Amino acid sequence: MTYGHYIDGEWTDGNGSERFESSDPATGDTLAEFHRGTGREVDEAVAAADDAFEEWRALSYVDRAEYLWEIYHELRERTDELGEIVTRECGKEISEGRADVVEAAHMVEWAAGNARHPHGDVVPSEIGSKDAYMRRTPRGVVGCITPWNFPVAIPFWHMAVTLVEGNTVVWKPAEQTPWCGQIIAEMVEESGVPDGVFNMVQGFGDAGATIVDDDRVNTVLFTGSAEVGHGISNQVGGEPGKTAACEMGGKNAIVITEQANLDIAVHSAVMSSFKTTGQRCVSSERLIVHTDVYDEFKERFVALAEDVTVGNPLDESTFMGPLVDAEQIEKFARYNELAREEGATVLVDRAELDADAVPDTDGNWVGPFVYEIEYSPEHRCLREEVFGPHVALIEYEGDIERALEIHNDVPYGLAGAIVSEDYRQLNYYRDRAEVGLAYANLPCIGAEVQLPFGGVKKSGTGSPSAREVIESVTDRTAWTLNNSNEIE
Ligand code: TXE
Repeated sequence: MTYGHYIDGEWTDGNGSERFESSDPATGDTLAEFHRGTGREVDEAVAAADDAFEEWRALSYVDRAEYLWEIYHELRERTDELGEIVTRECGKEISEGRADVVEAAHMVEWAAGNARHPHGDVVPSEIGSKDAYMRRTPRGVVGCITPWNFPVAIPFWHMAVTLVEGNTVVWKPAEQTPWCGQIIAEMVEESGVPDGVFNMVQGFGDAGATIVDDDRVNTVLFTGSAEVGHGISNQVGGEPGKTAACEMGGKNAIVITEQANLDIAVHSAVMSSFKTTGQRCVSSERLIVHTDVYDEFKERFVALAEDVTVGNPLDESTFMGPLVDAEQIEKFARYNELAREEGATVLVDRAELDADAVPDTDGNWVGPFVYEIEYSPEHRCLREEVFGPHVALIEYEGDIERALEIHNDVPYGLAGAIVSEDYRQLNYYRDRAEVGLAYANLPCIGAEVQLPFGGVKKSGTGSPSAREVIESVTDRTAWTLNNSNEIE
């Protein structure tokens, strides 16, 4: 069986000429085969979304939300089953696979629940007989382009609010996780959403680029690499009336000061650097540690990095699953080599695991790679995102100001954390950390949909995810109404 695209309420093979496979990163086994979408399928999907827009926007918020509640219940009832599919297709540990589905449910719940919440602001007018308020209107056809690392949560982060606000959607799942795409599309179909309101085209970057290029797509939501995201932002920025919101990873750090509780510091660093095999948007690749606690922290962190279990991600006791694909393996190896060239002292090198340390399969197995390196703004290994269990320890002397200089000296600004029991240091970090998501005395990990999710600097433009996606998919109108017969 070869799965197809979901366009205008129908399943279709499209032109059917090219196919691609989804494979299990832990075994190398083929999971399913899919038709590869091209410009033609994108064109049909956008046409369907465009046609469906007027009727969909005319429904009340509450009516639109009813479809989302159906999806919410499915996500909740099928969390275990879907979590297993996530794990089999992108390789993350099973607890993380389930968490991906739960995160999606949270977003859908937030979006559908908002349909009965106050929308916009009523504000005092300068004139007594006037009402003044802010009203939102949907932008139209929204193109959603998503990555593989949260193959259920991120699509719903993009689409749930977008749909409730009255937009229609053309979605392209990541080519590494089309099976998750198939399941989500089936779930939306089963919710009864009217034909054309939601459309899914399977495929690669060329299909994504066609969505971005289409004049009928008013808004693009993108989560993925900086390279592609900046290309989309630049392109869309030149087209009047069209907008793009892009979230693009980071080079996240944890600052561990001389006032840190080291139990918290070690736990936070291990969770943040190695869970999901370092492939979370908020994973930490830099640990900036004060000289007074450096040796003890290093010893404890290295011992755990030597010890984390790498293996079958479906096994509840596995700490780290495989990397998603050969491209990520190649990138991980390339940056490990670069760190060596830039003067790193390697502390843990489990990058290539012995055959007896991992299951006897054709999986994308790697282990932690940990090194210490003297800070230099020239080191690319300290500035560029690897997206794997690649971690630099950087020792600093002096005050929190120094730690923040190093912390902020990267082109990205997605997430960061501090471990300290000193309120002055916490306050300093809170005020100066150049990040969109910050954590104190917690692992640099996780997100809550009722908060914004996105970065500053090279990590993002606009909000494609979580609470603030509403700003990306609606236009605001400032209304003033005259409630008297007086001519103003
Ligand atoms: O991303 P891509 P990839 C980072 C991470 C990772 C790197 C590459 O560093 O190693 O990106 O990952 C679609 N026009 N992040 O290759 O290529 C593509 O088909 C329109 C961080 O997965 O950006 C997929 O659906 N769309 C990130 C999506 O974009 C295009 C999470 C992402 O693919 C396109 C994932 C184009 N020209 C990766 N080219 C995070 N935010 O944390 C590709 N796509």
